[in-house]
Amino acid sequence: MKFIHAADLHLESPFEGLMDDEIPQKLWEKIFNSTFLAFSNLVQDAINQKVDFVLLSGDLFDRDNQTPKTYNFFYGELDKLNAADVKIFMIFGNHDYLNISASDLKLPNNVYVFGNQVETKTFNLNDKKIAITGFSYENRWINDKMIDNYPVKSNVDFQIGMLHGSEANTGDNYAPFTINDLLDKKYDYWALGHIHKMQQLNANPPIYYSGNIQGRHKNESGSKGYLLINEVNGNLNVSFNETSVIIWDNLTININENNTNQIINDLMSQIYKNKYSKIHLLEITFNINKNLLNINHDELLSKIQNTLREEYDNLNAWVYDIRFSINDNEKISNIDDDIWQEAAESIFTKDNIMDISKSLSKYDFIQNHLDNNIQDNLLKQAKINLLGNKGNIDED
Ligand SMILES: [Mn+2]
Repeated sequence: MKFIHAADLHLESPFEGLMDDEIPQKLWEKIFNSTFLAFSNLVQDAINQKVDFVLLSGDLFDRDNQTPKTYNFFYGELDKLNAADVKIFMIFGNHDYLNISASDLKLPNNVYVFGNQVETKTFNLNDKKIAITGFSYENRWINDKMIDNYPVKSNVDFQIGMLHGSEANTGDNYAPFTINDLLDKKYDYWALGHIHKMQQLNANPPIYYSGNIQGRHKNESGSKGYLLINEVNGNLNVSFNETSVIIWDNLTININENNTNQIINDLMSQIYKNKYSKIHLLEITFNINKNLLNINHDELLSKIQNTLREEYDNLNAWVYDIRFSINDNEKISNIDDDIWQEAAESIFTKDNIMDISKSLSKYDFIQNHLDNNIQDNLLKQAKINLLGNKGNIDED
């Protein structure tokens, strides 16, 4: 038995954060198409690898409503799997929660969509009886411990649980569960969705988040893909396979002089040396010393982008942001630690940040950004700007 576990395709992710005047239109189109291409890669692999079935554990779409083009793309890919006799089992998650019945979707007959109540689908594969248990989201948030409705392994040879959700200790409202809840069901594999970073929660039986198939912003950096599960003589071999066509990455450059052209040259030669085979969207950290602090962030970024505009296609790289970090052996001022601490605690509060960003937070992508360590980052950046190396004392 061989199958694929994937999740969080987030087809038609808008990449709004990148949609500004600076990025070349052709590059932006490639980025916009990346979630689709990543899924096509998965489908092609499924066919080449002759897998028996594919599990899609929720958040197949980025929103609850898709353009017809996106539906057509998705149906077309499922048709390819149908033609290759590959079954598909899918659940919907918190992003694409099902508010139309599965029968309204024009799905080929190799596809099984789980409803809003936990249910188990059984079928025979070769001489074995397989059971797959799961459910689709009905709303954006599910507080209930849906895991309590999953039955204990029935009289089958191999049972899989599909669940889009997060561990109870995260405090999120996404069908919370504990690892023990999952283990208590005695299943042979758990195909989880929702967390976009691939991770193993348990080795035996395997409990995995596959992560998403294409990173969509800087907090989804590195390779993304799916898990291929190969069962040979009762042993499960789980391997990660990349599908992402665009990689979000960081690059650190040391700079020693206040010469913008030199800085750009150093950066370009580093990018050239890295010989990226896939498009890399880079945030550059420039390590500088205090004497160079007058380098203007926006000006340097804009010069870098102008240089890359002609070269990004050859170099497979685009710089979407830069940041400065002060070398450890430099020192700028002697603000008293206690005064700093007192001020920082009263200024960098979540409430203050939310208050200032109130009118912006109605946009999902900004809200996501604000949720992702912005408080820590602002504090760090202010420390570096005000205290120089003292600001780095607490860091690892
Ligand atoms: Mn997701």
